[in-house]
Amino acid sequence: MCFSYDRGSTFNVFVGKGQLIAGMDQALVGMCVNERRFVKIPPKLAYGTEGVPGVIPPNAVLHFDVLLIDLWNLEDEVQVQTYFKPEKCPRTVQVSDFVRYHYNGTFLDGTLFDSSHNRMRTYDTYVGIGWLIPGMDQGLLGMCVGEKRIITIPPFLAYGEDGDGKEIPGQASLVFDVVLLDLHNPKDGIAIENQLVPESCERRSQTGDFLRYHYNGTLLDGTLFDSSYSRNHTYDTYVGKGYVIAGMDEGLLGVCTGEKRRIIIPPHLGYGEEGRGKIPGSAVLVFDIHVVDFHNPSDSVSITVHYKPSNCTVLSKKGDYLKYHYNASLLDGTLLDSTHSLGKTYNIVLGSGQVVLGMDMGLQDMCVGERRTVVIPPHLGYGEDGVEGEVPGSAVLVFDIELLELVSGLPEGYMFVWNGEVSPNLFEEIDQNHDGEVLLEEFSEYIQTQVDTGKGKLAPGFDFEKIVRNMFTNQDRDGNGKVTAEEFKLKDQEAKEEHDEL
Ligand SMILES: [Ca+2]
Ligand SMILES: [Ca+2]
Repeated sequence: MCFSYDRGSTFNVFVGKGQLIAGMDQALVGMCVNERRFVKIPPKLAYGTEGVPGVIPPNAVLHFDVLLIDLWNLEDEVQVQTYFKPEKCPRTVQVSDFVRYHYNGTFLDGTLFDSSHNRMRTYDTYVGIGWLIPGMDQGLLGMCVGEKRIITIPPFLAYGEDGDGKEIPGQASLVFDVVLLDLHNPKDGIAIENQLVPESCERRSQTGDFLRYHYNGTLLDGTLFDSSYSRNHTYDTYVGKGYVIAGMDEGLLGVCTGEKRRIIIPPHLGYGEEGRGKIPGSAVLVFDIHVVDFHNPSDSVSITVHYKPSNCTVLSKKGDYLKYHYNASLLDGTLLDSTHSLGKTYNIVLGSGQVVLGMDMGLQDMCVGERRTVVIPPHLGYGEDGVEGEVPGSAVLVFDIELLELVSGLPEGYMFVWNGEVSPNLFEEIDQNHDGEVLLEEFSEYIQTQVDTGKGKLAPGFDFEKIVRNMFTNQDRDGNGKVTAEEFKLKDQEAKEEHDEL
């Protein structure tokens, strides 16, 4: 007797083609894979009265224990059975697409011969151009990301008579249980979807702009790999300068502040065949972004006047003392700060660095009663660092301003000016006890009197003590805390060139 088990391989044969004894040809008809039949074949349907010399005696009745392992027909084609299809299927596999998929490969009898799941790594390949066995090249066509299929491949569309020389024997039908994870074509550019553009969009991002945005990054199968929201911090970058992956550099162009869009990036414009971190090689990336703000490093402040009083002749200038109300917010509308909530105005000397540079610029040439909006880029605001807990780094600021009061400042460089003629005996007047020396107290008292009687005027908006001390220190050339007539005289001569003294 001859057991196929003894040979360690299956017996592979076409049924009904005369390759078998007649009895076996009949017995195998109608069998299923994994079915086992005990077959008894009389001699007239086997080897007859002669038998096979040395192996089968004449008139022998033959008994076979048959287990059907595999079954196919030359007219078979690849069979595809989809058992899960996602609701959304914007695109299906075409010839020359590149795909990433997981699979279990079994024989018809259910024996597993290979599994990408076990290797914990997707199978990544081009489809339809001969990188795969023909049956797989066919079986993957038309599939969507997320779809699950059973692809059954007859041996002549798989590894044929010889098998693959390893796990797969000759003439084996193969069954692949496939789930498609990723799909793109090397000719793909980025795609932009789900755009939500705010109604008012005066400006769109260009190369060189600096953008702050939030994003969720997922793979095509929905796996989240990164999110700026989870870090509670926007992603901040220049656009179009190669600071981000090529697809992102492109996808961030032409956006408005407040815009939302989905940017789909093929791997050659993303992290390529290598991938990075949680991103597998050759992965398509899906970024859902929300633009918080953007600016250009060359931006100055932008001023929009909403109301100008009809009488608008006195315009604010450097050195003026201003009282104003403001609401400060971010471009996305987040309120940062408001004088209205404090119930009092904000007061500054314009151009003296008491506010950020952009604000000093934005408050120029304004008249009392005027209302304007000043947009300040971060380099004229709080810069890359922002203000801890209040202003995000690199944020564009929006100030809605109303000027309530303006006290004209002194000419630039002056801290005190006389309203009338200067007394010829100035030093003697200041030196009240006539000991030939002026102390700070004497000096301070004298200035205060001049201001009170309207004979002189101090720069508005500054601390009186501070101004007086500055003026006094200026006069006290040797720094001994006393000003002599000689020191005073020297200073008086120099004052023709400089300004910040009496
Ligand atoms: Ca004195
Ligand atoms: Ca002195």
